[in-house]
Amino acid sequence: MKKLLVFFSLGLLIICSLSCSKNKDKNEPNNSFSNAKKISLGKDEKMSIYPQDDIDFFKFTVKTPGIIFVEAGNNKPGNIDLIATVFNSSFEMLISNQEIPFKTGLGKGNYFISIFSSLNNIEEDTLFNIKLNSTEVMLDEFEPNNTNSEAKEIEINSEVEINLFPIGDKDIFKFQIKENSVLEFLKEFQVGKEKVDVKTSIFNSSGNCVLDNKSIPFEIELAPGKYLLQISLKNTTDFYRDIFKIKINRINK
Ligand SMILES: [Ca+2]
Ligand SMILES: [Ca+2]
Ligand SMILES: [Ca+2]
Repeated sequence: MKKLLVFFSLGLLIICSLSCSKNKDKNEPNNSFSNAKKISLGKDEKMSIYPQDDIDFFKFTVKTPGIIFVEAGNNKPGNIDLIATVFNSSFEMLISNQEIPFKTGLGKGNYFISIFSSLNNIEEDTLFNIKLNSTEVMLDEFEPNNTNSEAKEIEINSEVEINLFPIGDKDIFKFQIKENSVLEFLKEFQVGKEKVDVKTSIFNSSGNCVLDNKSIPFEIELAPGKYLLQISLKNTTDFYRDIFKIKINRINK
């Protein structure tokens, strides 16, 4: 009888260890781009970091440009510290190793996010919630103007209203001057909005850089000709969703 009991308990143990070792994470295997699981913005998804070096890949679609909030549920164990990297559809890293929660600004398109834990001493397969929420952002009226061929024409002694959104946004303009000119570039924000550090480059019609990554405000003397003006944020992983004004004045006496 004793023997039978021992066998019975052993059997139970084996059954339990077999079923307990099964990964509860329904999205597994999702440890690479090729088996990334599709998730929808605004919907809770379940995941677990198991075994310890597990990394989970998801793919998602942004239909309208927006701020994407990446957050975990309250059911996330405290000994898991989630780190995420966001990639575009060409597998290029847009933001790397961000601690969750975080937010980023993304344009319309398909993306991947990979998630792992930097802290992890759990031996169990604990499921918790993960969610990507989005808030729509209006792009400025000059978009798309991200390449030289998309550059939009502007006048000297005028103002342009832009935002620098989504992350990595470049705003490219073309302008022409008929005589030697000293131009001043100024920027102006809506009252109460935070300051933002933009960098500005100017290229002449031969493609030579005549101004390299200067902060606004600045003054520059230019010969007659056609120019390309490129405006972006200093940090390529930042975005600025609010519209602000860039003024370009000719200040020759
Ligand atoms: Ca997992
Ligand atoms: Ca823009
Ligand atoms: Ca742009």
